[in-house]
Amino acid sequence: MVVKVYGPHCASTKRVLVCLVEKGVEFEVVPVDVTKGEQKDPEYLKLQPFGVVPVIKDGDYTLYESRAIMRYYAEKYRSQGVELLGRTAEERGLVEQWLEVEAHNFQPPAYELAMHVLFGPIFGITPDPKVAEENEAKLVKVLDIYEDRLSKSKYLAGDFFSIADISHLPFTDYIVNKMEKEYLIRERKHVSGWWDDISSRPSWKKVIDLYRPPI
Ligand SMILES: N[C@@H](CCC(=O)N[C@@H](CS)C(=O)NCC(=O)O)C(=O)O
Repeated sequence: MVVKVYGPHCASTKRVLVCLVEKGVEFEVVPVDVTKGEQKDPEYLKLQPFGVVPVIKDGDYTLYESRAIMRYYAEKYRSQGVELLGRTAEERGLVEQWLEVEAHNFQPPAYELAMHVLFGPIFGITPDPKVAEENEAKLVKVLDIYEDRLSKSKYLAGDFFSIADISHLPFTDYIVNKMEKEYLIRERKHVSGWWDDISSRPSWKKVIDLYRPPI
């Protein structure tokens, strides 16, 4: 059964797609155009009642929340493809810790920055330079903590690539390649090296080549 992934062009969906590629899981994509509000269509809301992408369908099984989907496939196909959860309970603990950091410390300011620099008009938000500035300042503090962490280990959870690293790809790509804020990454030697490493993986290159963001 081929996994169906809805909304491939969006940032959160790209986490899921990279995870599937790294695990060697076959998938097909179902377009959901968020610029036209298709994520709020009644049929789509039956799959994802909060009206956001992604959601996956795997036979009769439906799952939403991009990080939950990554955890699910990394666990389900543990013995296939790249190990993405660590090999010990301690490694797994650190993967979970950095996934939580991504979701609660990195993503919120990165998302607000993207909304006020890039995507506001698409989602009906008037870009506010003050909000952008405040969120950039928050992101700077977060990235300083990352710099310290990445001076001690190659990847966030340790010396192994994991779903915690994957989770950072879409929004760091916006920061580096779409928002003209590459300096946030390049001013930090270890963050910069980590970004070069994770963004040069074939899985990420494949996903961004195939599914470009709305703008
Ligand atoms: N926590 C959700 C967030 C999903 C999310 O924010 N998706 C965005 C695209 S990256 C979306 O669908 N936005 C459209 C909207 O908010 O109406 C997840 O990780 O799956």
